[in-house]
Amino acid sequence: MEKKVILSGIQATGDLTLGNYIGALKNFVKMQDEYDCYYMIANLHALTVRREPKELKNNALKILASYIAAGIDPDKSTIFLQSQVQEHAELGWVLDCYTYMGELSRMTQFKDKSSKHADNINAGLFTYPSLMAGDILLYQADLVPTGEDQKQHVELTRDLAERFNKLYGETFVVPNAYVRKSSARIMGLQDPTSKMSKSATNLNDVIFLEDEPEVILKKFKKAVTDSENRVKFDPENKPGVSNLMQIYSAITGKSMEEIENEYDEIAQASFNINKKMENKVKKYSLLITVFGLILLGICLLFGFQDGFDKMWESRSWLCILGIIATIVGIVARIVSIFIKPKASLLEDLKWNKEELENWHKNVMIILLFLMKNMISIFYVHNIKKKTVK
Ligand code: ATP
Ligand code: LTN
Repeated sequence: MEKKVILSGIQATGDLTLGNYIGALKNFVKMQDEYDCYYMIANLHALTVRREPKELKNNALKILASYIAAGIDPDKSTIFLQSQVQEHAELGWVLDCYTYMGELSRMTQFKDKSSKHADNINAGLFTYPSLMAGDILLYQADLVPTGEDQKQHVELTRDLAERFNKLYGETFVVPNAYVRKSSARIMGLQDPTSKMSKSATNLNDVIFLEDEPEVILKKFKKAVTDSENRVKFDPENKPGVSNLMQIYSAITGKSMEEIENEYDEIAQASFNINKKMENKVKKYSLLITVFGLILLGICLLFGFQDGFDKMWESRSWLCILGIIATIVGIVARIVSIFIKPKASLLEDLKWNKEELENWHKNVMIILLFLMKNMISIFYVHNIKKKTVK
């Protein structure tokens, strides 16, 4: 039996993102054993936005490298540069003449891109979908694997193929979009209501495939979520968390339910550690206060016995230590009533939970806890003062 034909492509517009990988590239690789695959580097489509010729060439080579690095095997699939097959532009023009202005002006990508590049709303941006239809119909493709944003273009391609076939007899195979629901639309990390895109201006919004592991971790840590302390898949009310879950699910293959359960367990464990930390701060702040008070009591005894002047001369260090310990203990206790000590303190110290049992480390926890909160209170206070000014 003849293999079905697949055609898809990625625009040569910059470094590939995790969205491109999950939404497109990953599926390109999976499909190559079962189908006759044509994967294109869409450099003609990239011309709809102004580019330096050198940058365009470089981007095309980078996409080629990413195709191969991701696992597209040139022995199994055909990889090619769109502009090197002149029939793309030719069929694109023919299809331009069969596409209605009304159809093109309904395209979401046209509306998005023309609002982003208001100074360059060119005809190519408008007729972009007809050229894409040409790409697909030229190879008589049965399936077009893409992310959800391209589905509307593939639907227009179907309409054009049917229109042409009706007028001139069976000419083109009518293609279907292949959009995997679970990975169809990866959103930005800073703005989870819009698509992660390689031409984004906020670099923290996007994970690039070339980013170093530490950079990737940082970007994920900075990702916008919400104030609720719960991991739940609810794209409408929790777009940030749902997007992170979708990425996690696409990479690990876990279902949303599995992820929710996993994080419920982590939340429970972290709740337990937080509770433990809270009790430790309570216990040790009391111990430090009592220790300080004992020292001060000893100073008082010496004072009554030898006179306070003499006592201060010979034992001032004892009194100072007593005063400091008492103040630290009391302040730690008061602050911990308003700001709960969290397990993240242990991460700051790079300690694990077992090390929590060590008494001197508990004292360190109290000091760090105090310092952390004092510094943040100081900053907030300063910022408030500046804003009032
Ligand atoms: P640009 O920012 O230049 O428009 P892009 O990042 O949107 O680029 P495209 O070249 O338009 O990428 O898309 C290549 C493929 O990746 C398409 O199949 C597209 O549907 C898919 N894709 C792009 N972004 C995402 C995303 N955020 N989630 C899922 N799929 C995506
Ligand atoms: N428009 C697509 C890139 C593209 C394409 C294609 C995808 C150009 N021609 C043909 C599938 C089939 C995009 O990702 N923005």
